[in-house]
Amino acid sequence: MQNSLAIHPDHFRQVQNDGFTDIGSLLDYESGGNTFRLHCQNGEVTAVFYNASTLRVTMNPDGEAELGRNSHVLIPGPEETDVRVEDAEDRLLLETNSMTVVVSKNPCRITLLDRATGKAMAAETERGMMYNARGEVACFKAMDADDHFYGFGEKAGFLDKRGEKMTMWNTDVYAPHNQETDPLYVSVPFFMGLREGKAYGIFFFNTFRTVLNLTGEQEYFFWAEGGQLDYFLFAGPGPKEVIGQYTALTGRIPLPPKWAIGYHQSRYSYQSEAEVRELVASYQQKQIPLDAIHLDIHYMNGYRVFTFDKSRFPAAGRLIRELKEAGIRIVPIVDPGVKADPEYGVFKQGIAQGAFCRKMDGSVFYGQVWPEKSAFPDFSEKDVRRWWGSLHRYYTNLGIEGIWNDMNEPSVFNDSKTMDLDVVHGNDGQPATHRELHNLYGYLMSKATYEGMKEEMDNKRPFVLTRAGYAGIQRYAAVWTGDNRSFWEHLEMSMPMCMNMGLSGIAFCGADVGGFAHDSNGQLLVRWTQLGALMPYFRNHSELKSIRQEPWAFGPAIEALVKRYITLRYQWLPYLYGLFREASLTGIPLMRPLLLEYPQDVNTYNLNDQFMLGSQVLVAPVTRPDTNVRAVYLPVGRWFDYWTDQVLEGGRHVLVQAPLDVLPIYVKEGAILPHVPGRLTTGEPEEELVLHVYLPQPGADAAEYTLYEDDGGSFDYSRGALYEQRITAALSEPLTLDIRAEIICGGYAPSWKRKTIIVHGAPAGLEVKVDGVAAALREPELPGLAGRIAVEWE
Ligand code: MIG
Repeated sequence: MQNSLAIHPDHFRQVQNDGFTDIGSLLDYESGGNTFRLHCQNGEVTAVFYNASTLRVTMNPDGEAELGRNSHVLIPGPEETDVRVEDAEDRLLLETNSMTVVVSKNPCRITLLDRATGKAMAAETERGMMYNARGEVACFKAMDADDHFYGFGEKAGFLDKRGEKMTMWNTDVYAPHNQETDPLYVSVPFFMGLREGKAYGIFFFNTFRTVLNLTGEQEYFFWAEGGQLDYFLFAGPGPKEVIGQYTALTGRIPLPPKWAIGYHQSRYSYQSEAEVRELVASYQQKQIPLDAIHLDIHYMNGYRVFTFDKSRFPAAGRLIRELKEAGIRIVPIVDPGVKADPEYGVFKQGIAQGAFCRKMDGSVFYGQVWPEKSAFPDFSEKDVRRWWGSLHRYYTNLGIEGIWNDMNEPSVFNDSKTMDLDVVHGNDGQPATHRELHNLYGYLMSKATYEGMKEEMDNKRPFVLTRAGYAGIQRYAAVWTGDNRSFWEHLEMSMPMCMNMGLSGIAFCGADVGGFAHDSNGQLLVRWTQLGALMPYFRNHSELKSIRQEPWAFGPAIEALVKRYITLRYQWLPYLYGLFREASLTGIPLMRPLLLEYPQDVNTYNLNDQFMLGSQVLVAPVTRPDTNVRAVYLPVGRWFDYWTDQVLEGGRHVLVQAPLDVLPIYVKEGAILPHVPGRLTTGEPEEELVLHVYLPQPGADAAEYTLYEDDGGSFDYSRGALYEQRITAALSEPLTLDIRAEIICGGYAPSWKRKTIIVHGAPAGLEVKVDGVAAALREPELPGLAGRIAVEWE
């Protein structure tokens, strides 16, 4: 906590003129294929088209661009790309099939043109690219009155970051997490600009401390403390295209094992085998679904990673095996700090192999963390990553399939909160200081972990959860937002945070449900569970000193509601799984800010407290105590209330009733939504598939959905063992609903024994035909609602 001394007048020194040098005029250029070397007055700019919609721009004061540095972050290299060049007096025009870039010559400035309107996007004007004698680099771009900005990875505050200044420097922040708390654990220097429905993207590919400053009125800039000015420009033209382009470069989430998208229970810490068994017994006795239990730092022997404490967990292997037979996985925490104990195998091996981070003078860097004096693996080296990965055999031999990486900013208990900046990482032959690689440390640790687990798991999909990361972390791990608190404000903030993470490639993310620090309460837990049930990652976690917040911690009435919504997640699993599949293929996140689906609608540009789950479902959680109503913005179209089937006309705000047992959910007319009955774990076979069809208007486009299923745990799907079925539904005549189902891939046989279609919004006398044959009516098992009919589906 600070007092007024913090704003003592002496603290406000004059901001110095940093003496930046502008890149200057373009003198001449050389080109070869997709690469343009622009020789400028004060340095060189290299422009490389990676493909028709992605341009990499690199500025160097002296000499050529270094394009290979830390290139493991990027998946593809540049492709052959046709570029048409028009060399005019005052400018160069570079044009591909989907991107037009103007390079003004005097001074050298780079601007993207919107192809439809010819308007400048991401334009450089008076200021452009520059550097100073301290090694800092910066790039300025014009900001229009209508520009809005999204992405930036894991940031507190609201969705639209216009007006904000954000730093990228992975930091362990226990408290506070509020609007001005910056930076946090993850650094993704990527964002998209949106103007009147048109979008472009910029990925500032610099791993040093960077700042993205959008506080200006007419321009914004990105700045780095060192390294090259190096950025990718993505052409859009819409926000979904930008995400596609960015994730084509930095990767997409792997399809998670189904158990990882079930419900997880955690606490800092479940401290013994007996406690874990008791926890599981409660879940089973209360019939509350559960797929994973996390073991926080107390499971270890003196905080030594890759060990279990023998007195508290005398038979860890048996525990893990037995739980797995019941469909429940154990996910242990693994921190990077290795206890400096000369009798501890991991430390001895690390020393013997020279695997730990070293200072300039060659001495091992030691820092204080949980195990006290600790050494930190140098994950920038392939050999070290392999070694660390192989250590996970310890866990996989016990039957563990998921790992939780924490403290990997890395967090160190000292003044700088991290490793000394003069640590020199090996970096696979490109030595780099910690100042350069700090932001990559967590990413590299999770890469080592994921790859090691995969290696050891014999065709099973690993799950890794991480706190820290950099652009591309989505390829290896899900991300949770770290140490939030049991505050309503934090429930609310988790929405824009995760939506912006999703726009930044991190489709698999979540926040601690119920809140980590501070004491939760029943109402908060219910509302947070409602939200968590439809967020990509769903884990209840709380800290050592806080009161308990398992589902039953606040009495039977609260327990029943928490259980209802955990169960809801299991009912929605096929829909969620289909969205995970989509995200793994396209990068488009499951949890979407409305602007992603309605980029022309200005009402969506800073809509923070509701989101789309896929393109057809709108979720509007309650984020305040003792609140039974809320305003919901429904974009244009007609929307079904998920619970009552009441149809609401969109294009407006509506005030909806939302007592504690109701999470407001709206399904768009013409949507198809697959459900299965609730089960206690995702591993229990799905006996029945229920396809909810929300009647489209007569003459409207057919409802369309692709059902996806596979074995839920192996990589066989990547070799064709998957089931994909395209379903359409259209009103061919006013009273005939024509449903057609076409199997696109039958490489896997789903477990559904019975299939039902429920039509919502059915007028009296509606006939349902499935593949041209009249379907038999089935008594709905749910209490009948007007306009809801169920039919059999063979
Ligand atoms: O700084 O392992 O964010 O989830 O429970 C404390 C103990 C270290 C921080 C994580 C939190 C975890 C806790 N860890």
